[in-house]
Amino acid sequence: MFEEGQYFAPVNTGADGTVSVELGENHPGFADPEYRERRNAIAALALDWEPGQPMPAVSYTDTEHEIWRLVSAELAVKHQALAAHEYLEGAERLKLPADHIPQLHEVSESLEPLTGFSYLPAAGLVPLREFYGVLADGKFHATQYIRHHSVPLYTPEPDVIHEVIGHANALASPRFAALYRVAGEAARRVHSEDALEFVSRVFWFTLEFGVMSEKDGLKAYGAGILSSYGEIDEFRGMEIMPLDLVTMGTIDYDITKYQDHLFDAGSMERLEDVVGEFWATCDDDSIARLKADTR
Ligand code: TIH
Ligand code: FE2
Repeated sequence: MFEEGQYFAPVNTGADGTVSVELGENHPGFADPEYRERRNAIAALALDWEPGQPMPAVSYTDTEHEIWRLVSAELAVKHQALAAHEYLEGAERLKLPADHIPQLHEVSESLEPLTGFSYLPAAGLVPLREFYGVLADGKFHATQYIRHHSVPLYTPEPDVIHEVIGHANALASPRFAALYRVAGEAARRVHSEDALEFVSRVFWFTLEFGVMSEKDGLKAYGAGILSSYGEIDEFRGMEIMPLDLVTMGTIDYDITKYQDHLFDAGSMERLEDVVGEFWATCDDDSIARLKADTR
């Protein structure tokens, strides 16, 4: 099941080395044993991987490539209308394939010369400190399995479409990449679990689900909105709140549903000034003070 603060579903490794991942009951693949087996086999590649080894490649099936094709085509149209300008610039530089799922090592090879970012394989739950910490080194943990074919417009857990279409296009922008890096530096700088939680929630409401105002309306720059052609149609109708560190850093959210309140950064500049500056300088004390001041 998904618990607050967890980014991925928990992974279990049995005594015999078999991997199983606990899927929530509301995951569209929950009652599909074939899907679960496939997902676990792909997750196992990441579990077996060790730093220094080449990234595991997945032999995707035609059905899996077809899901990528469908989602890519739907998103391409919606991004033109609803994605933030800076994200679109990243996408233009990265040029992801629309007709097949790229391997993570291929995405890394395209990203590295642009902003220095590359991917690490993730089997499932990556502890917060590890997931965020390595962003400081230009590393991004990503799952490689793909969403269930029955609900291509939205999945309640990160999949390869989210990691690559949602995040890599942003990571191809030097301005977004710099924000991801300082988020990682913040995660490494803070000691308490409380402060780390605060940093990760701010990440959630910005780089995962952030929106910003542009001349022609509200645009999404958060990877979680930009990888779901269901949620991208709905975000402008949600409760849109002004960017506020304490509110973002302390409110709860459910990763398995469309986000019902979002924060408008106003502009790229303001996102950098407020959130980038916060991550670049925060520590345990400053976070405790922020929380206390507005109580
Ligand atoms: N809901 C996103 C999608 O459908 O692409 C995936 C997720 C992002 C973050 C949490 S779940
Ligand atoms: Fe994400």
